Amino acid sequence: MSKIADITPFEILDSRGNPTIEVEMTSSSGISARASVPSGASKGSHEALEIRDGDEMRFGGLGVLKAIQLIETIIKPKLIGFELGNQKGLDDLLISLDGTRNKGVLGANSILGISLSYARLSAQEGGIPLYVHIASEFRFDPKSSNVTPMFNVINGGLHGSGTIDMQEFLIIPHYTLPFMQKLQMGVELYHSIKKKLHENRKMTSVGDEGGFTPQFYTNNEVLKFLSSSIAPYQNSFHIGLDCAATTYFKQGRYKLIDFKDSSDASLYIQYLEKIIKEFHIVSLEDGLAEDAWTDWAKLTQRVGNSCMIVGDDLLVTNKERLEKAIQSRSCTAILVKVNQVGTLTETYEVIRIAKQAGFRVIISHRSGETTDDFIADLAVGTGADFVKFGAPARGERVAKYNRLFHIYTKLQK
Ligand code: 2PG
Ligand code: MG
Repeated sequence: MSKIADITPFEILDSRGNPTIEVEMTSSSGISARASVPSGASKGSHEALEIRDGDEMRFGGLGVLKAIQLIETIIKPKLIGFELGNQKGLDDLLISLDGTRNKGVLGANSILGISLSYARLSAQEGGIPLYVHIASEFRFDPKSSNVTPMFNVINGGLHGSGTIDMQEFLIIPHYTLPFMQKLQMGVELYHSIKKKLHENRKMTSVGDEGGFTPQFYTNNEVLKFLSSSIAPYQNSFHIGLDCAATTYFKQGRYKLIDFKDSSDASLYIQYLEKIIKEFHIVSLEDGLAEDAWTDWAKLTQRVGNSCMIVGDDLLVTNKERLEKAIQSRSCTAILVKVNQVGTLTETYEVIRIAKQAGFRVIISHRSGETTDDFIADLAVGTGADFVKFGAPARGERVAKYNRLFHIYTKLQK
C-alpha cells in the first residue's frame, strides 16, 4: 500500500467569504486528493473547537493561518510515511496528538481537513469511488441506499435577512420514492415557491443555504405559505423545521417573533405541539435549547410518534451526548456534521450507535460550505436516511446534489 508523501494545507474561502482550510494530500505513488472544511453560523456550544487566528487585521479575525501552521509543524511531520487505507489508525493518531476532548489544541478544522483528504486519497489509491470506499469501511451495501433530501427553502434566523427567527423551513419529499424522483420533485417545488413568492410581491433573494429570504413577519406566516405551496402535491411532501432554538432562548425563556412576550418552556412546548399538528410537521430539529434535556424528553414523549425529533446542537455529533439522548429518550434522530466532531472515524461511530438505537440519521452540510461534495458520498456510504444540503441553489449546495446524481446514476447501472 502507498504511503502519505506530502501534505499541503491552504487557506481558501467558504460560501460566506470567510477563510477555511483545504488540505491536499499526496501519496508515494504520486496521486493527490483534496478536501475542505465547512463552518457553521448557529454553532452548538458543545461542538469541537475550530481554530481561528483572532487577528482583526486579517479577515476580521477569521483567518486560519494558525491552524495551517499547526498542520505544517505538528501534524505533517508525524504523518509522512503513514500508510494509506487505515482510517482508524490515522484518526486515532490525530486524536492522541491533540489530546483534548474538544480538539482544542490542534483544532477540529485542521484535523478534519487531514481526516477527509486521507479518506479520499485512500479511495483513489484503491481505484474506487469514495462512497464505495466508505461503504466498505462502514460495512454497508450502497445499492440499498435511498437518501431523502430535506430542502431548506426559506432561510430565517442567522441564515436569513433578520425578520424570521426560526432558522430553516424545509420541504421533504415522501421517503419511499426513489432518490432521483425526490430530487426532481424538490427542485420543481423550489421553482414553484419562487413563482408564488413573486405573485405575492415578496422578495426572492436567497440566504446562506440557498433558500429564499422573503419579508415574512411571523414564523406562522411562513408555515402557512409553505403549507399552501405543498397542498397541490397532496401527500408527496411534508414540512420540516430547524428552529435552532438556542438562538432565541434568552434567560431561560423562548422569545419568538410571533408573540409579544417570551414563553417559558412548558408554554413553548404547547406551541410546538400545536404547529406540529396544524402543519403536519414531520421533522423538528433543535426545537428546544441545546442543554434543555428534560424538556427535550418531554417533547419527544408528546410528539415523537408522529414527528421526528432531531438533535443538532443538542448532540453535536458527539458520542457521549448521543448515548445520553438514547438513554433519556430525548430525541429520535441525529443530525451528523463532520466538523462538529472532527474525524471520519468518530463520525462513523456516532452513525453506528444512532442506527443501533433506531435513531434516524441525517447527514448535514454547514451554512458556511465549500464546493467539496464529500458528505454526499458519506450519506450513501453509511446508508443515512436523509441529507440536509440546503436548497437546490448556490454552487456549494448544488455540488452535493450533483454528486448524488452521479452516484445514484452509477448505482442504477
Ligand atoms: C444547522 C446548520 C446547517 P449552521 O443548524 O443545522 O443547516 O446551520 O451550519 O449555521 O450551524
Ligand atoms: Mg440545525
